[in-house]
Amino acid sequence: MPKVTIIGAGQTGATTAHWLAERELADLVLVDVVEGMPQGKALDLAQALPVIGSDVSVTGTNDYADTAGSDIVVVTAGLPRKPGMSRDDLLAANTKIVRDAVEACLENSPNAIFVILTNPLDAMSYLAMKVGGLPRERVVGQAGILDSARMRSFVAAELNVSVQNVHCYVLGGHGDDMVPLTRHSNVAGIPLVDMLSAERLAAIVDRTRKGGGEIVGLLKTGSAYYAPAVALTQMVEAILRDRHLVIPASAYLEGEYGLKGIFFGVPVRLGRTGLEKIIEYDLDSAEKEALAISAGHVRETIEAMKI
Ligand code: TXD
Repeated sequence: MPKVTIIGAGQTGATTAHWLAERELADLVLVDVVEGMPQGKALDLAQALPVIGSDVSVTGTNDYADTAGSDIVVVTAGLPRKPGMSRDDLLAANTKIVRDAVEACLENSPNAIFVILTNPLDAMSYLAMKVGGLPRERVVGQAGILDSARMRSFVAAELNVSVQNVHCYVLGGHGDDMVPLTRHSNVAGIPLVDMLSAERLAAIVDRTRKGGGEIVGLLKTGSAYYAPAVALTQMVEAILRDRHLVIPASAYLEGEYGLKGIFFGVPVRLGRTGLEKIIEYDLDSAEKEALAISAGHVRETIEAMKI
């Protein structure tokens, strides 16, 4: 059985463990700084598995030694947003947490592939790659599946069609200037722009961009976790099962889309070695301009870390 470690056993970490355990993909280790909490959640989850018939082991721990030999490390440790905060407001606090976690994981699992969730997402993915001295193939950040799924859910509700028929692609940084690609999005093959009025489409794009903040505002404490966790699960599954799955995710760019030296949301192909390929879409000038604005913002956040 492959081994997956999840750093941070809070809302997203524990929910990811739940989805992963249900799919019987790997033995799981949940790590947190809070004593007893990861152990308690792991025990509870392990006791759910006889009911659903899943034979994976689930371990909760405060000790990185238990993570040894992990194939994949998922990093969810860190503070979430409070109402009114931007993701960038989390930079200072989460930089130290993610740095420490990546170093400790690599000491125990030198060959692990890292899937990052902690915000600000693109900066934390960059940090993980630099701190770990890792090749770009081994670090991907989760944002695009979630942002695209938000858009898909809004479109499906608006048009009264199955979510399975709706394909949306949201690229760019994981901030409010993310770039929903309406021209590439479609419903059962019909371009979205032919299905919705410009006004309705603009409203959906706007709600997608602010989708994380909408949930933070409603919850009052904490941020979204079901959809982020299932997005992480899809990435972990794509890697472990060597699916060669194309999804939007944050990857380190070396000239693709005319950008270099930043993590940024682009279509990637994931397989057993991690990032296999970055897919380049043909973009028009408005799309390129929107991506450039978002990239400028991500670059500023990365530079603010001073690493
Ligand atoms: O799409 C995305 N990228 C995101 C990102 C979607 C959802 C959440 N996103 C970000 O993930 C969010 O803004 C936060 O930065 C992280 C974690 O969010 P979550 O909702 O899981 O936060 P919780 O419930 O507060 O859990 C965080 C846990 C908590 O149990 C802390 O005790 C733990 O992290 N923590 C640590 N664990 C291990 N090691 C250290 N140092 C540590 N510090 C805190």
